[in-house]
Amino acid sequence: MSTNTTPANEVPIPGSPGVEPPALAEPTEPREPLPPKPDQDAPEMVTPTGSPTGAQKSLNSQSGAYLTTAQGARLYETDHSLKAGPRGPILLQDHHLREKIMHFDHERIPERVVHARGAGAHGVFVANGAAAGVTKAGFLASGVETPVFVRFSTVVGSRGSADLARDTRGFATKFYTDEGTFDLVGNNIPVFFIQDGLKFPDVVHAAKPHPDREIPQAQSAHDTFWDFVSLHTEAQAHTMWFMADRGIPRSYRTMEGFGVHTFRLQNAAGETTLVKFHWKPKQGVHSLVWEEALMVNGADPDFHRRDLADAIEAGAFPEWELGIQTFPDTPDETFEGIDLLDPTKIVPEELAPVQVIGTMTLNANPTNYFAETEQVAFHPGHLVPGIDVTNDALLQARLFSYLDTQLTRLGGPNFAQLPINRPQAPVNDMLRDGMHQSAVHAGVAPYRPNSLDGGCPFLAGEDMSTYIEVPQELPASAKRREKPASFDDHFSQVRLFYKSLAPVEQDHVAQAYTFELGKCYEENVRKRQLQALANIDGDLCAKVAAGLGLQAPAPTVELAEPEPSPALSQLRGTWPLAGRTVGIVADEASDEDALAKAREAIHAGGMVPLIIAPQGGKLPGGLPVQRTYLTARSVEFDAVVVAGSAAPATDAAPGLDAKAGDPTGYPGIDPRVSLLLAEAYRHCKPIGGWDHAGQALAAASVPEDAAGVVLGEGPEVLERMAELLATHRVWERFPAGAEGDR
Ligand code: HDD
Repeated sequence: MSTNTTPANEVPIPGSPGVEPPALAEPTEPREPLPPKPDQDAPEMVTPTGSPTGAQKSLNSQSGAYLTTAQGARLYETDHSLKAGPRGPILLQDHHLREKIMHFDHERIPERVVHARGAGAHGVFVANGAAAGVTKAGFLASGVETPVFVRFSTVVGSRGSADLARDTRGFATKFYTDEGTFDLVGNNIPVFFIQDGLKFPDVVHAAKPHPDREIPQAQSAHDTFWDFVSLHTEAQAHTMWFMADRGIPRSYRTMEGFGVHTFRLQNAAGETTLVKFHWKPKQGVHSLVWEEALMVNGADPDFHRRDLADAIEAGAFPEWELGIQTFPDTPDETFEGIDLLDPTKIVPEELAPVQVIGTMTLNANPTNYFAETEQVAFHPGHLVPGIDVTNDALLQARLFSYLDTQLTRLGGPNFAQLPINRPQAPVNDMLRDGMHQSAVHAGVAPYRPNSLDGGCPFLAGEDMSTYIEVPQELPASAKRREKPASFDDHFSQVRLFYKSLAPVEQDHVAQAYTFELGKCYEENVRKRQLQALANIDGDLCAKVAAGLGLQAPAPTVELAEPEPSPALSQLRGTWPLAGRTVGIVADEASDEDALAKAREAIHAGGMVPLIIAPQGGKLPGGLPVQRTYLTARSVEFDAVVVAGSAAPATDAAPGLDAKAGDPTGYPGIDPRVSLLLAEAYRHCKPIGGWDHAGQALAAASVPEDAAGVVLGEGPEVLERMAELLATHRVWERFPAGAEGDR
């Protein structure tokens, strides 16, 4: 019952004296919490001892209709502390206040020292059986379906940093197999900075913000990073990869993934094979251009995270093929002269083709970011029978590091019991007690041998077990801190990578180095990195040196001309359009029949149409406006189409926003529309339109006859735009070597 004392002609203001808050729009009878949305359902969970717990499948740990304390006692109030009178001091006996604040004070855990910012998704992996000849891993047998959880990440930035930093991306996959959990903890770049894990703290300290001011955040464009990589030239290969477009992906969905190291597989007959793992996105491998990346970080710092979640929620489930390159397991562990234990080297796909062994589909968003994406704990030592590590010194160091880091991050040794980390295979590990123990272990004999528990658990036969014992002759040698001579060449493969790129990609590389080194304060650092570039490619070095206003040095090494590997370029062929976004600029004068047809055509192509209009709400014919001129920015769209009116500067037809005016001489065109089109043009995106679209283009100084600009009578222009979009961008608009921001 309201005690409202406000005069009848005034709107009561909730919170004013005597005014009760209005009834909620959705008053609810006490009821159980809602179940998770169908697309957020988690994989079946098992207890640490292996029994299925149907109750935990939903990951919905809250139950009951009433608010309670953590101990389950019902509460009648949670907005006011228990006080000695309404204006009196808070009483120490308010255990609800104490508990609520105590829990809040401890809501954060330390962020990951690297890969702090990430986004995750659930999915399923289906093997095609092609790997069955080389591994006995059960989940790789034909037709076997395995639940997975994937976490994508940037490396350098903090948890709250922006998604489009120029950086390597993590691509970590947890396969919940029947034989134990297998983690493939990879990156979107197939080579690594360093050859030995002992250097990991060095490279990370160099890449992280400067210790005095803690800037810059989430980027490598600063002195300490370039100081390190120019001094420690084995880092040049990795650095070149993320100076290339791979460092600014269009989406997590359009990234390749790589296991980086060489792994050893073993089949049922005991034969071993060396392999490298590859993830190939069915969506294609696409990137943004640098100016877009900079803009995205301001306009939508959650761009990648949102894109992944939106696509999954919309049912556009991203898919990757898992593939392996296989190499004979020879004593020297090399292939075609390439040392397979050197993680700074690739084996070109032309020499060892990637054979597809299964497909992964990401089909459910996490229900709770913290419980799943934050608490998931990957470890390259999570291996299953049939898959083992090699002597790669980087991988061996990782085997120590990942368990160790979880102790700090997740607060104790029982992190495998967290729902997202629980194996879906039976676990009988004899590990006991410790912080955050959540299992109630039965039995009295967690040791072996025992007789009191009937000798249980039993040991598996060697053929069923996880480790692969390959009789290997280790060279008689004193203990030494050294690496093999085959690790010494730091430049040939970097040149191979650069020379395999398309000219426009090479342009991007030159611009990226020029930008990054341009942000370095120390001239010595810039000069030293130029020396490394001179050793990789003289033309590249000259371009960067010119941009920096420095002299290009002469090379200090002589490299053989590499055979390019076309597979390294991202600009190959055409790709599916699923999930690409098309912005449709419209206004109240647009022909809504044409507009509706355009939306349908875009939908039919598997793409996402987003209507952009001067104001929100609906257009006169009822079509929903999804973005306004204020909220839209070109970076959100893969292509832009001007649907109809586009504001002729005459009285006959209303303008897009006649009020706004435009300095270019097209007073009917809103400058924000001009900006949208100019940016889409600069970033090589397909642009189309009909009716008066030409005037909007002219206002944006977009030539009607430019490559990738399609004007027509109506929505049929979308057909041609879709063809253009299938190659991602209209690169020929600005041929390589042309000036401009791309
Ligand atoms: Fe690492 C996290 C990938 C070398 C130490 N790493 C981490 C993640 C990915 C990688 C994807 C994030 C996992 C997640 O989403 O939770 N790391 C790699 C790759 C490497 C590599 C592909 C080389 C081929 N890493 C590497 C070395 C060391 C580490 C050499 C230490 C010796 N990495 C860690 C870590 C992290 C980690 C500090 C931080 C959080 C975590 O492990 O769980 O332990």
